[in-house]
Amino acid sequence: MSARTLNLGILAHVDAGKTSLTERLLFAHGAVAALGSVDAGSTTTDSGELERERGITIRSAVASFRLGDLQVNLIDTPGHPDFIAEVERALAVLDGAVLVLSAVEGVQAQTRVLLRSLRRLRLPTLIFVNKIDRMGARADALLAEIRAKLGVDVVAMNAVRDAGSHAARTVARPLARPAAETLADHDDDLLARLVDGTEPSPGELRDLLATQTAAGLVHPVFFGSAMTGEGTDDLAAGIATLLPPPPIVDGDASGVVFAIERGAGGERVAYLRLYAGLLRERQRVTFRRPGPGGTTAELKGRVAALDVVGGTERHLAAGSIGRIRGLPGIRVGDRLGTAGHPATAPQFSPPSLEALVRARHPGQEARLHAALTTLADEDPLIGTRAVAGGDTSVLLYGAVQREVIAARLARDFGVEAVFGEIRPVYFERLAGTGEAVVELNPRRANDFWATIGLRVEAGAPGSGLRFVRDVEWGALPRAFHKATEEAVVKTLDQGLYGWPVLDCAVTVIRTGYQAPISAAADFRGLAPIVLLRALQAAGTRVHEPCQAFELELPAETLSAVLGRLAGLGADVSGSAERGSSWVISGQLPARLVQELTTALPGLTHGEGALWTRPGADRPLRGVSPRRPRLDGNPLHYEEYLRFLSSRLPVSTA
Ligand SMILES: Nc1nc2c(ncn2[C@@H]2O[C@H](COP(=O)(O)OP(=O)(O)OP(=O)(O)O)[C@@H](O)[C@H]2O)c(=O)[nH]1
Ligand SMILES: [Mg+2]
Repeated sequence: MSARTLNLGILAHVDAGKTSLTERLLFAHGAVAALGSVDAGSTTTDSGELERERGITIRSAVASFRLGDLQVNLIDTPGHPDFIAEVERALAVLDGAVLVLSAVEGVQAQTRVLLRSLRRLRLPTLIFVNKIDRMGARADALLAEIRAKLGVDVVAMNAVRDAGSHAARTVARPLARPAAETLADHDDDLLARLVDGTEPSPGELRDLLATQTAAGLVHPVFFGSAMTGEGTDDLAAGIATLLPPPPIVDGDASGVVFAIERGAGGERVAYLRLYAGLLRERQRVTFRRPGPGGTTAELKGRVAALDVVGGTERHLAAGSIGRIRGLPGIRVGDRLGTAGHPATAPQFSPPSLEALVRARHPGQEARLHAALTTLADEDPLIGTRAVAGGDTSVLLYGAVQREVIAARLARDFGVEAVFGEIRPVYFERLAGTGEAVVELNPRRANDFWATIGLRVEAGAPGSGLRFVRDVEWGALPRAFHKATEEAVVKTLDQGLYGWPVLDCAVTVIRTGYQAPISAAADFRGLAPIVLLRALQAAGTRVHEPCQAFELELPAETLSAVLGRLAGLGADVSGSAERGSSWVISGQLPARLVQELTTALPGLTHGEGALWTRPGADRPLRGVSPRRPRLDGNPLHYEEYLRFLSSRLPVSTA
């Protein structure tokens, strides 16, 4: 009988000590023989060369240790905002989390954002206040700050002596009256007993604490130091007793791929979290991948090899994480089965920046292109696009990610890449509803042997591309209908201004063909013309991606900061006083975030804290920029026909 497994995420703002804490737990519980350190580049989870060199985590990594008969899979996540997508992916496979704070820096804006996501997903979360040994570390004062700034109920599990010095120690803090009062906020029976004066025993309080922690109502707080190891045993005890392992669900194998690693031979190794059932080596599997327009792509294959994280079995049980090999096309986000998948709406927005990339050395273009395609294929969050003039553009979250991609290209693929300036990616949204019809004309032999009529209308933000099935649709042979759909998906990548069109509902309002002359190619060729004409009838507007921000600043700097935000064109949607500081929230064009980050220390005497995450887009003010088209422009009939014929495959007959 194998042990029960708990998949535990370690989350925090950058540099809080997540990787150091992970390493400390692994060492203390015998999973590694020597204690690695971030500063020496020798930790288990920062295993990438780049991570070791820079001392930051770039990709989430899994490592496991045992607490009695519980196996804990720790998922160490990056704290840098350019890699937020890694955190959000990890969220899908967690049973619980440890949110790390620094005893010196305290609650950061990012801490709040992370805890909010964890609570939204109802993940039981412990809080670890790290770095009690560092100068300036606070202990009990921080408890009040946590309550006030995070707005949650917490129960302190230990106390600190000599905080802020290397001699800082933690001592047990028995669950007593203050803890009971916190728990009574969510428990009427307990409240009645406290009023009566029948104090619950420490054992009873512990059980109530476990129940409320599991329900996400309270967050136990542990103080400690990943550096000296103080307090980490208390945390381990909390992990073992306060966080419930996932239930074992029988049935068909069901799970999700949340990370891809390259094996020694460059092959893909997928990390799969199983929610239900059992997966064995050699088993045939079908993974599903959601695509645009509600479509689903399937990947069928056989698991050639499987190893269980932290185990020796040759099969993967529900609740566990395994590395699987033998599926060359597999990607992050691919899903196996349906049972037990947590119902999470996609947490991450696509990257809102892009940069052109080309090979430094002539002759390496093809190699660069292949390398980028491989990277993008392993990681659906790296998007690439061919642009006019043979360059490729890469979608990005930020400048650090750009450097990381450049370094990976050099190391893993031997290509030196030169990136251009980072610029925003714009989108188009429909301004109204539009229709267009092009009828098959048997007298014009050069034209397409197809009739297509399309109606386009704007969908709700986030709804994506949606095909509305109409009567006409059913009358069309399947191959023609498929060719039309595929062409529509592709064409929407370049709207009237050349930018991707978001959230569009497309209805086929007319179809026609002539047997036996009509072919799928006629529909594929005609659909872009009809679609763009329909877009023209509807009109589109160029939108720009924004970042939602939260900004915390000293009260006396409020007016200066608000003035700068107005100058940057930010939409401020909220402001709240919190003690002696203010928290402002709103939206800011993604292209201006860097400017704000740079200006902030000067505006706030170095005390401002900014946290941003991808937000909604908004109409671009001023002149709408155009992006060069790559499709021969279906709105210019002759030019488009020339483009199509130039792309026809050369006959080898
Ligand atoms: N004094 C002291 N330093 C610590 C402690 N924990 C971590 N550090 C130091 O803080 C720095 C950051 O530690 P990491 O463990 O890399 O932090 P992280 O949260 O994993 O960082 P990212 O993954 O890049 O977000 C390193 O220099 C550590 O040595 C601690 O308890 N005390
Ligand atoms: Mg780290």
